[in-house]
Amino acid sequence: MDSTKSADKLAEQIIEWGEAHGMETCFERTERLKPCPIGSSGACCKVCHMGPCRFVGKNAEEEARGICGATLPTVAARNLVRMIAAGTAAHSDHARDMAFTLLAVANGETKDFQIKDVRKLYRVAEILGVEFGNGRAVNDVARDVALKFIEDFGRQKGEINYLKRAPKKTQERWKKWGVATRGIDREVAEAMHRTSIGVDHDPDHLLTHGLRTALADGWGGCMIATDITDILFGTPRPVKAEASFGIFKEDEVNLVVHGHEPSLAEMIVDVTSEPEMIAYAKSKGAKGINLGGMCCTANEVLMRHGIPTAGGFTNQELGIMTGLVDAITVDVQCIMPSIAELSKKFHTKVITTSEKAKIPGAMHVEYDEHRAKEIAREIVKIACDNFPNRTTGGSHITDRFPVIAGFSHEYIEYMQGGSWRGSFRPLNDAIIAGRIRGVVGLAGCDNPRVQSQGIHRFLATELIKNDVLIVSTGCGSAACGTAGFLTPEMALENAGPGLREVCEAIGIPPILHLGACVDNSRILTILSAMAEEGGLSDEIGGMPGVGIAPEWMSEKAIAIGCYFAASGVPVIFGGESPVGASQEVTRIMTEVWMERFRGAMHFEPDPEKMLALALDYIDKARAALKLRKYEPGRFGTERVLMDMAARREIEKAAKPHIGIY
Ligand code: MSK
Repeated sequence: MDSTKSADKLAEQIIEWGEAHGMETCFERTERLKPCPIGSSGACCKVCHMGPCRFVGKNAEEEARGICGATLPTVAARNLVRMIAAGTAAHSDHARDMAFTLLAVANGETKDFQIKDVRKLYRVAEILGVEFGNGRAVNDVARDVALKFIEDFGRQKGEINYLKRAPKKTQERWKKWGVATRGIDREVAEAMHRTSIGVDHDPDHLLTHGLRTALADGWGGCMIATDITDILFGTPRPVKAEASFGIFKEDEVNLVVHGHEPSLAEMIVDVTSEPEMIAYAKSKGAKGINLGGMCCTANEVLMRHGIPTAGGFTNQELGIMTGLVDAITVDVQCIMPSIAELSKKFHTKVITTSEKAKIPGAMHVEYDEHRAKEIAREIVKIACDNFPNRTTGGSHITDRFPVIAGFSHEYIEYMQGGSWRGSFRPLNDAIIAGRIRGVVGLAGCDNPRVQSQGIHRFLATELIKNDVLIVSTGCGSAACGTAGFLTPEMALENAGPGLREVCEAIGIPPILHLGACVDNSRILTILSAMAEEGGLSDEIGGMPGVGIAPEWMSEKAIAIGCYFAASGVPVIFGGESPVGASQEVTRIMTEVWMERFRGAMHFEPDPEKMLALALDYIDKARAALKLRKYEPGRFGTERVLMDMAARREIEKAAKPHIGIY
């Protein structure tokens, strides 16, 4: 990896332009602000006002005590659990809003939204035990589905609905170890209670509740958000789009949607093609309206409409520095407040839209689902009105990269056999045969603490070279998209021969863009379907699959990593460990979690070691499943010899498939 700040050459170009013009960005602030070594390794406690207490020194693990007597492992565990709670709260609050939007649509309170995917609604209704079909009105089904989801937030006892989507064996592990989530809000509130001064002091006990909370995120908040978004706006299918800063047009009004929530962005997509809006833009001297995205709101509209993306988290300030952004709407999560200040150096209007999030110096146009299109038009007009104020300043970019996105789990199933015979059988068979060595979920943020996007790109290239199929989400997808990696050509040029053969046969890229960060839930659904299909592991744990978040920075990423670990997936995070100060907490998260859940959470700053660890996990899982040993460059259908008992086990597990799409 070279010494540039971003692996995205175009981003680097803008960073250099910014430095030459005295602009401050996260890259420059990263150089100035070194992380506190005590806090960053989990050795600082500030849950009460007797401290903050620092747990430092040679024997800190055994000897250091806070004023209350708390030990380093207690404090490191507490800090991690608070991160999980915050991440879970973020995804789940987004999901709650989606559930109330679905309810409002079902009750006919919002004229601008309709249920676009009735088939998905019925699929979800079936899982939730809601009656559908037989002449039942779609809105009645949608109302019951919304109410079932809303119950999951306030549920006090029992289990959230979607835990039953996991393979039976995975569910049994959750019950055995007491992590089956009761209710989303309950687990978050309890996490905050347990980690406050003088409550839970046992690191293992604390971390167990952390996993219970994380499962509320994965099988609750994230999965609910994904499913409702599909129901309301359509389940994604592959679309062609473009990525990079070159998506901004010199002669059109450039409006960017940034953040995480899809509802207002969907309305903006709709109204930008209205003749009156286009005429309005023309009346201001522009040739038309060009909509683009940033971060995960970008992923939502990219997946469903092919709206181009200017990239992920670290690209947001740089987008403004092109000088071409007339307005940028921001809703919630991963929005740098610095963009309001930076926008003053250009003509860009920064518009906050969520009742939950304001930024000093930004305009506020509050989203209200009852007047969604009206508000979307108001925002488009603000962008149009600002077009004549554009100056010639800024670092203009023209290069763009093609992107194929839109791989929902339903589409992945469909592409392996069509509407009636779609299944995960071909994927399982390709893994069994050794054409595909394993699957990696490459996800999470990009981060200026390292060469931004560099580790994503390194791992993406190396993994596919090693015949590993990648599913990606969030800013991991953006990093691959702005590199031009999300195309079938990437398979032809860079994938190992086995993976290339599979990609060519189906016509897919070797990196499948699954959506926004909440859409990591699609990976849980895929893993469950693979377990149900048979021939590999009969639970999520034990699959030749690994999760990697090489440049994570958000608390949401920690919640995601922990729900994958609790579900049975070994997870590797980049950077220094936020619990690195405590060997005991590190041991629990790797060894103890592996024993109980067949998942673990590692922190490894070295990209080469991340790669080696991921491949090692995959190869060990293949060996445990008695699959043929992976050999680079050699693929085929030969299997290791199995005895009759092993074959009978596999046949028993291979249940007949019931297709969705
Ligand atoms: S936006 S959480 S920087 S992936 Fe979902 Fe990207 Fe990480 Fe935010």
